[in-house]
Amino acid sequence: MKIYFATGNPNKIKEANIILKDLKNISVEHLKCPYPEIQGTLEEVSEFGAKYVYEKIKKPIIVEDSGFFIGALNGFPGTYSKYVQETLGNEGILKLLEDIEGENRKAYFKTVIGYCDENGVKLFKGVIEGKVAHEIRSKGYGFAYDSIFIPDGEDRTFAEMKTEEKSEISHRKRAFEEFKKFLYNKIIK
Ligand code: ITT
Ligand code: NA
Repeated sequence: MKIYFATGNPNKIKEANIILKDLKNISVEHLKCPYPEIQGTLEEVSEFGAKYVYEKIKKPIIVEDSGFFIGALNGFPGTYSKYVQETLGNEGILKLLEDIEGENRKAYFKTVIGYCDENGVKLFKGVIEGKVAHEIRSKGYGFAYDSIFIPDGEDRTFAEMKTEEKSEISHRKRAFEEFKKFLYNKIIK
């Protein structure tokens, strides 16, 4: 079975390939099929995108919408993560959190995968909690907010971990694990 992953972000393809490498009988292929990103929650964006891409190609497809949510900023940048990364950037985010300490630096990443086939849309979610670092820290791994996010139980930022290590625990990993369970049941049935 082939599943097409519609995304314009090559980092997601790299991570998905690592996470899904043990999938038997299923191959995930990169698809370049832009879809409108409606204004709304990650769930709404993924559901709309999955239906839209499925209507275009009529084959099993996934899309994925993710965001970075900072507690002290009431969840900002959240669904504006892409725009904020391109404008404020990590420096700007650290500046906003200058006077914020300890527990108040809590943040999380969330991913919502939207899968669509002839039976309609299903959503799969993954979250990882952690905190915002006090400075940008990277060994050149990861992308976007990875260099300012320290997952709970770790001292390193995501950008200081090899992609394989990030992909053991990430929001994306957790969402894809849920998706895998669904796929296995589908195949067994
Ligand atoms: P699509 O084509 O798949 O939509 P995108 O880059 O627009 O790619 P999202 O809308 O899902 O992806 O994510 C919004 C932004 O959140 C993304 O551009 C990054 O800035 C950030 N982001 C998403 N996943 C991340 C991760 O694992 N680590 C760090 N930043 C991430
Ligand atoms: Na997106």
